[in-house]
Amino acid sequence: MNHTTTLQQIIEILKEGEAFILTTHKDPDGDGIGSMLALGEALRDSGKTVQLLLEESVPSPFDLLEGATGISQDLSNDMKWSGVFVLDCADEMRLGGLREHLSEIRPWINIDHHETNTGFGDINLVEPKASSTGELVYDVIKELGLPLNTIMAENLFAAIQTDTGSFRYENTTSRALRIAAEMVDLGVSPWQVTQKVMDGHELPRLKLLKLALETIELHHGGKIATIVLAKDMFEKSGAGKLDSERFVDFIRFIRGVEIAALIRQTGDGRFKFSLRSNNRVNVAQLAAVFGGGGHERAAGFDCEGDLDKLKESFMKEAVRFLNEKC
Ligand SMILES: [Mn+2]
Repeated sequence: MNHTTTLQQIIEILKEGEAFILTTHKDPDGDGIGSMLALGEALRDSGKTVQLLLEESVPSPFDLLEGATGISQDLSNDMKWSGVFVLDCADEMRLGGLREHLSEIRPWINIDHHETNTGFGDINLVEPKASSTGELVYDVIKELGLPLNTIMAENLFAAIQTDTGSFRYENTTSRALRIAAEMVDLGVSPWQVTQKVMDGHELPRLKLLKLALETIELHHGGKIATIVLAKDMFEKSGAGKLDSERFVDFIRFIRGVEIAALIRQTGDGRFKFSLRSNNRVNVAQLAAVFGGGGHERAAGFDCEGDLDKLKESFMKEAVRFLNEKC
């Protein structure tokens, strides 16, 4: 189904329904939270009852976004819900416990830009060419014919900014920049949003970075770089799991590197690989070999086992991808 027809279907559902739940993937990022807040505000503006729902509390620094205090962890049961908007979520497993919890409420409207999106929704507005889910939420709000207020504008800007690495990554299209510029015309200060969502870090993050940088390894003639974050590093530094956001960029931008992998220990013998590539390798496909997914230049997967063995099998596949593409 094409983009415009799907958008019209969404508008129909919004016209008919009275009350909607909005959510995003677990360990949410700026795009997920920003999209929720912007769309939530728009639906409220058009007279709907809205519940912004997450399994856990809003992670820092996104709790600083306009409207973030309106996100809750409890689903109101006395409401007759007309649908669920699942935002920026490549597959339903990434909803964690909410997947079960929301399964009875239909339809599910899946709005996302991950190339590996499974199309799990009853309606799927999935556009891998979009810089961010925020860009698609912008389309929905425009299709609704609603004027954007400052809360919507700030959150859409933050969604696009965070997913494009502050307008630097390959997904920084002229359209993403134009929408961002429109938000600035509406009163958004890029500097203020940057201070909130990009630079709003606390000291433990830098302590964790210091430990992480000591683990840098280069492989395959400097084309693959890795960094390992063991569990005890989080304890030592006092950092939380989200404090390692974008650490992978430090190794990605070493000259000559094509694939960067940040390996974070998530439990005993459990690890999450976050992958980035610079020019050639499709890391969404590389991650898919290990049961994960994502975007062409940013993807990831979870795995279990002995770290050295996991690294070895990852390296084997990564080299295979490099040899095919480079
Ligand atoms: Mn996104």
